[in-house]
Amino acid sequence: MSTEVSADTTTHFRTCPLCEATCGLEITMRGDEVARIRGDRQDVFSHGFICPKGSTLKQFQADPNRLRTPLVKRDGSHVEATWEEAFEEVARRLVPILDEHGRDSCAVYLGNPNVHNLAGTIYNRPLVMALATKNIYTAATVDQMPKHVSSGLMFGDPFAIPVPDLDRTDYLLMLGANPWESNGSLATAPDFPGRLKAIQERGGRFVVVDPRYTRTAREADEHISIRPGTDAHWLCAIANVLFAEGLVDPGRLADHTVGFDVVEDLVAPFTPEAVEPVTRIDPVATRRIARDLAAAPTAVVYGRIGTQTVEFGTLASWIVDVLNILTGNLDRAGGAMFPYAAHARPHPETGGGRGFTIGRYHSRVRGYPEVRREFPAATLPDEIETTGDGQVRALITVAGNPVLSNPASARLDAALGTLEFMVSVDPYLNETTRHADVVLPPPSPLEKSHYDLAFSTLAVRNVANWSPAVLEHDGPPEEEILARLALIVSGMGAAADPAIIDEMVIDALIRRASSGEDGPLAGRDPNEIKDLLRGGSAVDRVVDLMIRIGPYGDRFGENPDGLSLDLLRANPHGIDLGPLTPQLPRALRTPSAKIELAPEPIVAEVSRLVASLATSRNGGLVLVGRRDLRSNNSWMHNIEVLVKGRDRCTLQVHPDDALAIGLNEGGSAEVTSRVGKVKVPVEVTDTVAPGVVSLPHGWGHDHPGTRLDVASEHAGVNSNVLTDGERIDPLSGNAVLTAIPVTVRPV
Ligand SMILES: Nc1nc2c(c(=O)[nH]1)N[C@H]1C(S)=C(S)[C@@H](COP(=O)(O)OP(=O)(O)OC[C@H]3O[C@@H](n4cnc5c(=O)[nH]c(N)nc54)[C@H](O)[C@@H]3O)O[C@H]1N2
Ligand SMILES: Nc1nc2c(c(=O)[nH]1)N[C@H]1C(S)=C(S)[C@@H](COP(=O)(O)OP(=O)(O)OC[C@H]3O[C@@H](n4cnc5c(=O)[nH]c(N)nc54)[C@H](O)[C@@H]3O)O[C@H]1N2
Ligand code: SF4
Ligand SMILES: [Mo]
Repeated sequence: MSTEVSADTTTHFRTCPLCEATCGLEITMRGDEVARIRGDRQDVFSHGFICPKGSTLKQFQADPNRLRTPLVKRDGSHVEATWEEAFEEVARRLVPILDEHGRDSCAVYLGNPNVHNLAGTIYNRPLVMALATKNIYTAATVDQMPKHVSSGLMFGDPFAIPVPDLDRTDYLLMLGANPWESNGSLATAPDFPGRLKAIQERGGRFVVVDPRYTRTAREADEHISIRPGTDAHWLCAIANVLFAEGLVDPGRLADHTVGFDVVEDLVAPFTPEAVEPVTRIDPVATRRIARDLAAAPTAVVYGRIGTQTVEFGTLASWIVDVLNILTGNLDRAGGAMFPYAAHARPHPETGGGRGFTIGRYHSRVRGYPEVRREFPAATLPDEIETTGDGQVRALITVAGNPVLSNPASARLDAALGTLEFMVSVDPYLNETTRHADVVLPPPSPLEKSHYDLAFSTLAVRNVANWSPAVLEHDGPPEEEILARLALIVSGMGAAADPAIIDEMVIDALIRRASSGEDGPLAGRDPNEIKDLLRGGSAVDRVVDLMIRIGPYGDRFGENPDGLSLDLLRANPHGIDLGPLTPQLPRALRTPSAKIELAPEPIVAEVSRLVASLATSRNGGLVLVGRRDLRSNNSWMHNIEVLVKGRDRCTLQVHPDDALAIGLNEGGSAEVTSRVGKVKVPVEVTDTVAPGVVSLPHGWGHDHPGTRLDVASEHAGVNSNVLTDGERIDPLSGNAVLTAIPVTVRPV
């Protein structure tokens, strides 16, 4: 295809902010119109790969339903307002609630796109600090919180998350992930499918453990079907075999790890035979996988959302890393490795730190422990509904759609309707934001600069990539919206200057970098550093600062060839910093400066796992989710090219179950769980295991009061009406979103 080059055509390069793969996009603009978006073939990480969503930033930009001006609710309906009116409304309504009922009376919910967004990753913190509420909820507790907890307990740092070294491994055991549709998670790897195929091309293998025969499973060398919710049991059995057969060989890390004996005892009850009735996996297969894992020159176990959004999510996350350690594969090429991002705080020469604790305080209604200063998103309805001191009466949401994404969502939906005040920072009037008294729309992705602060710390290669804004934005940048909210809840009023927050953010970062002997700015003059910062906006300057004091940075002159924002700008396709390198023991932040293989909360939790082996099972139907390549959680269904065609919000049922229940392809089923009921079209398919039914999440766009013209035509049903808010993983507070007991009948 030839590129039309005319006087007003310009080409821009940026990182796609839609999912964790961080693909490079090539954007051709004709004036202010997006002419075309395709993969950036010169991107140092994605090499031209994109999925069908990447190019739809064009349609998102043009979506007439995408909000361009704030909305304020007047007499029950949303009307357009100026930015000043909108911020004044927030000040007028929210501040009296805080004054009268205290800080905890306002909750905050931060959704997934925040981590794909500089404003969210940098400015939610000052907002949350200014709010000074204990009621902090995020999408992390409907997602990956178990991984943060296991990393926190084992390595002392909840953000020290090892990722599979896909490009060098010989053997990948992958559980509860479907990167052919999701493009990967907690393992940033553009063209994840291509990287999996490359394992096979170089003579290696990958094995998929999933109750569904997914697209990823089809490409795998082996697919193992597992009873949902039982990965922790099965992986303990793998560890059991490694001990029993003398296959434990931790290699270099033996000297940096404590607790091998304890783990041996912990997994003793989990023989392959003992877990078979629970997992429904043949003990012969379990033994063989354990031996393959131990025998492979390099190997890695990787578990994702299907292993984490379960009752034993933290244990599953823990045992994944335990297996990587027992087989000598943690922190070595081809195993599970720790990324070292360009903006990371450089590791000190020796490891060790304060470690990680949970439960420094507890939630008011159910007494759940805080985890990373958050409470489980699943308990937000409790805190809104339950009267008394500390009741949540107001809510701020930023980039979240909990009415579709959180468990027991019908209850949450009703609870949001009772709030005294709600403000949402969001580009759509959707199922959640329709409850907001004020909706503040952020710029579109093409109207903001970008650097992936979150996903570069999870990438399978160390890469740095800067994306300048492609289009001018008419309105405040998202960080300014968040800064102004922070100022309002601090009592400084709707007219306070957001530059106050900019200064605070940068000063705090410089202070932190100057503290301690090994602080990267120790001994430097903060004012001199501030003057040296480059970048058009405060978020850009923050990125410049973090990169320049990071492991590869120019250190403001100390390392003249090092990275800076200017250097990234000069390299629009990114800078490749090479394959991952060993980081232990320097990355350890446990007080012992060792890997804690058997931290106390985990040991206690394993007794519950042992007890669950004996729990009788009725063998009834359980519900699992699924993702589709053209979907992105709940919020991209308003883009016609992504939703057209066959209905994708169907209940997948195995033919045996369909026969037994009396369901027909294309017919309709009523699915009932402890907390809710939905009616949904049936798809009979042997890609789901017998006893398992599957419904995707993020649908159910039939609520009144939204502005989603396309999505409401393809409404689907909300699977989270069925998920149970009272079931959580106790260590992480993560919601249980898979293995939901349900009954199904034809309608
Ligand atoms: N049953 C079930 N439920 C699940 C899951 C599951 O597998 N099964 N998965 C869970 C997971 S992994 C996640 S991450 C959560 C997601 O849960 P949420 O984050 O609550 O939901 P999203 O659907 O991602 O909604 C994102 C919101 O952000 C808005 N938005 C998009 N871009 C921007 C932006 O740049 N700025 C701002 N301010 N807003 C923006 C969108 O309009 C939308 O309202 O869902 C969880 N829910
Ligand atoms: N196209 C698309 N891409 C996305 C998203 C999206 O909504 N759509 N969302 C993004 C987000 S926020 C995230 S967090 C990631 C998630 O990325 P992934 O972790 O890859 O998530 P899924 O694609 O949902 O794959 C989870 C798999 O787990 C299986 N499963 C369910 N229960 C169990 C169980 O108990 N055990 C095992 N072993 N497997 C189980 C399901 O059948 C499913 O195939 O995807 C991201 N990318
Ligand atoms: S895979 Fe993810 S990052 Fe890449 S184009 Fe698709 S949505 Fe964007
Ligand atoms: Mo997620």
